[in-house]
Amino acid sequence: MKICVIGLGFIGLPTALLFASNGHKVVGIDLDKNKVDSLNNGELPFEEPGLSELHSKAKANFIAKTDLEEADVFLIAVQTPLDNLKLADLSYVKSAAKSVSVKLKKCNIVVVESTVPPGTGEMLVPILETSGLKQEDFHLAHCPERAIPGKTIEEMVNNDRIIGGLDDESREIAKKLYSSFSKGKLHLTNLKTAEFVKLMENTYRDVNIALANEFAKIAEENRVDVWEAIELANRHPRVDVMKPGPGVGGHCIAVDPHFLTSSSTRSSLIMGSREINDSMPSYVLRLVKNLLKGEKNVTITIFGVAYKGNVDDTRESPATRFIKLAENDGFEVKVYDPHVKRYEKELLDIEDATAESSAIIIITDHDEFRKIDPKKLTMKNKLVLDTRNIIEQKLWEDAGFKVHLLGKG
Ligand code: SAJ
Repeated sequence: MKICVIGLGFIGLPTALLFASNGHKVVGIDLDKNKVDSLNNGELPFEEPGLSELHSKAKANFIAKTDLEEADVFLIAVQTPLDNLKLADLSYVKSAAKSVSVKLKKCNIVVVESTVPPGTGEMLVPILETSGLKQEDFHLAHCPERAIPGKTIEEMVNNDRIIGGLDDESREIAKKLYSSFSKGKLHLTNLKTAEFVKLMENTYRDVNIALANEFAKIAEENRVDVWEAIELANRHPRVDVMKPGPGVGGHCIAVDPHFLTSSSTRSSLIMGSREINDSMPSYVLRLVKNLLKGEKNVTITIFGVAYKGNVDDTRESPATRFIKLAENDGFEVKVYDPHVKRYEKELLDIEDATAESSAIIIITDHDEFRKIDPKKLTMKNKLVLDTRNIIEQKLWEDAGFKVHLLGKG
């Protein structure tokens, strides 16, 4: 089949390459001409394990273009950001559907992979009907991805998937399509349920991380080490507490609960959890201020601006909020991140980032941070605050550092 994948981002690109490496002719569409040219020259726009190998394997069947063309399948994988009112900005999805309507032919299928609020699929039908076709002439499905960045390709292939369809035929066609690379079970339902399930999954994770963050704060008040407490609690056969940290980032977990609740009045737990997770950067700053005993106009160093370990993605990263808060408070902030290549602040190497510093704040759990030799760091003041519990405390103490762990009272 010929498939046009609209949006070559973190989800669209690997999905396009998986279809292409499994026998489909794939045209990847993106408005960003530089990205399209780079991809056609073999350069990938982001880090992801296995992506480069997949790109080589898919080469014969994949081309990137800026303009949409006729196809059997139109797969929409464009971004759905939050607007200033914390509502879903569906303009990219609508505009993709509008451009599909110009090329849409009888029996084509439109698949939405972008994460969207419940009801979006049904809202797209009249846009697609501007093609002159009626709803019964084309197919429409929602097949949300479940892959976790850092393991995107492995999970895209192996995870079960939910497929929501406008009707039985849409569901069956989408199921056949995804079976070309998916080894997981494909569960069929209607459009709105599929949209709802995707949002529930990420909201579930957000609420559970909020619980872990609240445990961390209460543990500090009680002079308990929350990390040890969580490890012990998780020995219970029905308890699985997540990890506390400096807040929740990325384009999914911090965003999707808003999509789920924006039209509801029953969301105090979900929105309360969002508030807890969003407040973690200010909580961490308060810890820093206490540790520095009110000293102002000092330099502090952030280790990690990616939203989580071992990725180069900084979208909604808690580090960004933390840095802004710290700068507003008078701190000079320097940044070191071995994965991130582009950021709104200058990225320094580890020596330059720490030389004048009075404290290191570990925000991201990159593996590289576990391997640092603290004896090699010459700082103004040897203090480290680990918000992820990733460094070996004794090693750093032996190198003369005062070590503080988030959640350890
Ligand atoms: N985090 C914690 N504590 C934890 C786990 C995560 O503080 O115990 C933080 C991370 O550091 C990060 C944020 O939460 O800042 C989100 O990271 P994540 O690894 O939990 O999730 P994402 O955003 O990378 O991917 C999620 C996944 N959703 C679920 O696991 C339910 C993934 O399967 C989805 O496909 C993805 O969202 C998406 O695209 O929706």
